Amino acid sequence: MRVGIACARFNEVITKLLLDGALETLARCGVRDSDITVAWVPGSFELPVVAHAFAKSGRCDAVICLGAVIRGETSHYDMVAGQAQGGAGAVSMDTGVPTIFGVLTTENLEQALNRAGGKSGNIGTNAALAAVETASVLAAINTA
Ligand code: INI
Repeated sequence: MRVGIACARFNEVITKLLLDGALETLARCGVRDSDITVAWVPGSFELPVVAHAFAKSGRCDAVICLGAVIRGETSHYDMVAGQAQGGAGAVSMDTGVPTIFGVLTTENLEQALNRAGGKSGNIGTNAALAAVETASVLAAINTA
C-alpha cells in the first residue's frame, strides 16, 4: 500500500504529533517507509491541492491530510476548516483515491493537544487506520 501524506506546517507543534501518530500506525499496519511520501504545506487551506496531486499521481492508494485549525480569536477559522474539509472530500470523489480528513478543528490549543496524542488519542493515528481500511475495501471491490 502506497500512502501520500499532506501535512500543514501551521500549528506545527500539533501537526508534528499527528504525523508521528500516522507514521507509527502505518508502520504497525505493515506499510513500508519507502511507500510513504510526506509533503509539508503552509496551512490546512493548502492541503486539498496537494492531496489532489498525490491522488492524481497514480502512485498513492490513499492520501492523508493532517492539519490543526484552532479557532482562537480568528474568524479565518471557518474558511480554513471549510476549505480543508470540503476539499479533501472533493479529492476523494473526483479521483476515487480515499483522501482522509485528519484535520483537528478545535476551540483552543489545549483541546488540540488532547487529540494529538494526549488524553483523547491521536487523530493522526485514526487517520492512518482509516486510510488503510478504506484503501483495502476499495482494493477488494476493484479486484472482485
Ligand atoms: N491554517 C491552519 O492550518 N490552521 C489554522 O488554525 C489557521 N488559522 O487559524 O489561520 C491556518 N491558517 C493558514 C491557512 O491555512 C493558509 O495557509 C493561509 O490562509 C494561506 O492560504
